[in-house]
Amino acid sequence: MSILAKQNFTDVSFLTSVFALKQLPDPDMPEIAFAGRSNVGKSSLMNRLIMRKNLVKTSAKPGKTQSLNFFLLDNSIYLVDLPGYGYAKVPKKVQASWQTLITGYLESRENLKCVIVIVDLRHAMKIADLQLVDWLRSNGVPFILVYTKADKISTSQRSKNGAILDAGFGVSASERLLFSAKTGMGRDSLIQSLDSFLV
Ligand SMILES: Nc1nc2c(ncn2[C@@H]2O[C@H](COP(=O)(O)OP(=O)(O)OP(=O)(O)O)[C@@H](O)[C@H]2O)c(=O)[nH]1
Ligand SMILES: [Mg+2]
Repeated sequence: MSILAKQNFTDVSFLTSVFALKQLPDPDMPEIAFAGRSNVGKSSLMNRLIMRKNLVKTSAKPGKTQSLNFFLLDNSIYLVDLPGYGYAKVPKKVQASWQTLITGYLESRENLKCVIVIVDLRHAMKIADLQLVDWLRSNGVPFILVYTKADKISTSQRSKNGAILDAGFGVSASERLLFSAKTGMGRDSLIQSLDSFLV
């Protein structure tokens, strides 16, 4: 039986914000991290997943999430909102320190079961997206690719853009999900997919 599908999502709480690796909570439960470019919709996807309106802070302004933000789901799974990458207006120095923090976290976190890599279905893949996916592949970190904001374009545009992104990442359509934080499209598939990493 699946782990995530069994959760009732009634008990979700903010745990802590981590600015340095030494502040990480004990790796005593399975963990799922959410990564993607700044403003892509990471926090919104998390809120949709846990059925909360705004527990994970979202913003129309990019660069809102600046630390690793830990949430505890039903006292059994950690969810981690990662700072967005690739926002030009964030000073280079800050970007570099996020990068060190995120990379250090991804390569050392023993209870990390899966990284949800989120990209915007409306836009072409950016080099930073591919770098992240390649990095996860070569470091053997399991990940799920999610194309979000699907509600913002037509059905035909979805398949067109999806195919372009697939080619860029080198995946088939069955290896990624379409998602919308606004409508809830893709939530069930995401839960199912995540479950295969949590067992
Ligand atoms: N229509 C629509 N809007 C979305 C969707 N996902 C996110 N948004 C909007 O996109 C903006 C950014 O969303 P966030 O969830 O804050 O993005 P983020 O990736 O967490 O941003 P940072 O923390 O700054 O990196 C907000 O205005 C959201 O309302 C979606 O699926 N559909
Ligand atoms: Mg965010």
